[in-house]
Amino acid sequence: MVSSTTRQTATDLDVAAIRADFPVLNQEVRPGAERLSFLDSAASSQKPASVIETLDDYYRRYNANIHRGVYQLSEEATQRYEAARHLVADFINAPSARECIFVRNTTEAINLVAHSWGRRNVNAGDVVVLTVMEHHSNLVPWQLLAEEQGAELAFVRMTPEGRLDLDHLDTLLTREPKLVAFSHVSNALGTIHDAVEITRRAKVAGATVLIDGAQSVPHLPVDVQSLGCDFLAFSGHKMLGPMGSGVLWGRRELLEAMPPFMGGGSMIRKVELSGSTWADVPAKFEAGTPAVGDAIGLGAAVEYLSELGMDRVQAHEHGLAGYAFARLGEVPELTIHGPKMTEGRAAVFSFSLGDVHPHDVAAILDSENIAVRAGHHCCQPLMRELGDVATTRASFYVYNDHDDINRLVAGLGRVRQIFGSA
Ligand code: C6P
Repeated sequence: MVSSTTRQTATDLDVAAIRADFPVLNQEVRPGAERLSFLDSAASSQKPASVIETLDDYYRRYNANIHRGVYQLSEEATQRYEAARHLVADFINAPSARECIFVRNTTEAINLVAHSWGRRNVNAGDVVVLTVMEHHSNLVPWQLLAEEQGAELAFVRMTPEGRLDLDHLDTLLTREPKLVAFSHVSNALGTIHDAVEITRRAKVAGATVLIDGAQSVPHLPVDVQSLGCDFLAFSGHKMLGPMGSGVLWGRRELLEAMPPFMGGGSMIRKVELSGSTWADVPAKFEAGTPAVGDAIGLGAAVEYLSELGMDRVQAHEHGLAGYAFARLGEVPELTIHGPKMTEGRAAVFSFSLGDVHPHDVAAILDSENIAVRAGHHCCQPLMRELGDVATTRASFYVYNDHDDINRLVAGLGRVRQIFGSA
């Protein structure tokens, strides 16, 4: 829940009040140092007090396994776990909460689909269409599947501007792929893809569509019914929720037809020594004891974001992206990768600073309490497309403001001084 002091105007987020809700942002990381500018939310977001307190409350007051006990603690844990599922379903406008499966993260969600749906539906000679911009989590599971089944992967090209080449998508769709899987928002370039249009074209070609929503669900309103996709995978820890929380949404008829991903407790209807039958969805895909507290914590994160309003979250980040563009543009020798405009791009900036190694950039910024990510961002093929091995990346969220961007720009000035380019 957003704290009572977090008052939002009709359009703008009150960032000072939001920051006050995040204990990590209010500590002294280095004695006497300036505030922490956390610019790595694309990797994992910080957590508001309401989420931390929800976890604390679960472990202190009603920690118990779910769907098993007939005692009060277990009943409360079960009720709250299922309530969290409903919160998540409403958040993405899923037709039914039963279509939302709790997993650990986006990676697990995609692997679930690759193993379960993939092995049933992708056969020798079939084509699976991905894009060259995918995170390894939406690439490696399909490589494994293709190798096992004798299928072929084809990749939508990128334009020089860092967008997907939809004409090339059309060409690949003439091969009637079984699946089209793509990320809604690129974690490395910040490009927001036209997921509705890509899905529409893929469906016309008869493909099943999986959207990797790891970088979209936390930052913009996402509605699975308007997207028209078949699967949506996302991570709770990138949207203010606990580590180890994530969701796979799938169309009910697909989930019902799919075999289990893992076998064990909770996912069965009847077990005989000679064989077993499966529980209904979502239990069929939640084998073993789930991360009960984390799922309930994700529900609290969804409540927090819903109270802020995802339209306003998106507008806030759009404003930050515009400001970051302008300010980063003032830094000599800085090249921003990806779209060179704020339209159709998220508040994620990958950049190179002359020939200073991204790890050096990140280390100097860290000495000033500015946390950014440096590396290949789990997108090695994309980095090769950029002709680089690594970039520095600053990504923004609800608790960031212009001051964070000003500090980043000043910090980059210091990097240039240290490396003798200023
Ligand atoms: N990207 C980043 O710093 P997991 O790790 O399973 O929660 O999320 C995987 C994943 C899948 N798709 C996209 C588009 C992603 O951005 C990520 C996670 C982080 O960019 C960690 S590498």
